[in-house]
Amino acid sequence: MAPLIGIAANMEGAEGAGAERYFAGGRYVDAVVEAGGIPLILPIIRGRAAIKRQVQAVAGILLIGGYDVDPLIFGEEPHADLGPVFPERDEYELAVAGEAKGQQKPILGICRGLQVINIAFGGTLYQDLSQIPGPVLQHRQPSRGHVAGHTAEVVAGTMLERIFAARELRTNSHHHQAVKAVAPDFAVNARTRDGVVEGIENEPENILGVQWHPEMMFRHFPEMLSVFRWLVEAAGRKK
Ligand SMILES: [Mn+2]
Repeated sequence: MAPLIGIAANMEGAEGAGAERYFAGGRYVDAVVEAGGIPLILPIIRGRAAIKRQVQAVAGILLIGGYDVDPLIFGEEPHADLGPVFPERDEYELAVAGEAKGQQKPILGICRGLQVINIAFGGTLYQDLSQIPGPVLQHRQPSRGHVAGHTAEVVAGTMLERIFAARELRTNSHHHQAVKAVAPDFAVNARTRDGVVEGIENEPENILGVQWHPEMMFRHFPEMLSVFRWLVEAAGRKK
């Protein structure tokens, strides 16, 4: 039976525009379906017991892109170039990540999702790429979403290398934040040539994060569906 994949919802809500909305981009949903999973969008709720029940209801978790993570969570004041933050979503996703790991359910994090994973398990972020010493490549591409931009060099021997059967990936790039300190028990599995972390993993716990957006790419580059297949297969192995 196709495994249920919980997609932790994104959140928006402008002042004066009424209540906040909880949603997921259609391309994440499409990618999970295409990979053989059944997606369920998980709305942002409060309370650890309730979140535990949400995670119990699914076999795997997808953490998707969105706005910046509140830097106060990892002990920093807001940098001048920090974007809008939604602390309710941060709190929710950190709880979801902790529950999923506790319930031994696989997690795939995309873009912000990778960053949430890194923070949830003890790492930190650069709030803006300008904080990285030295020159950096273009990570916020003006090209269309699916267009392959920079090259991510895949680290030998990683789960990511086996997933793609490749040592180099041309990926799109839509981020201005990046991993600073990597969470303990996690390994970097891909970097661009400027040293920016483009992927992390904890193979024994079935947790994978990619900094790019494979859901925007897979219609043009079918190999990009591989990370979703990994999630669905890992979820299917659990029960
Ligand atoms: Mn990038």
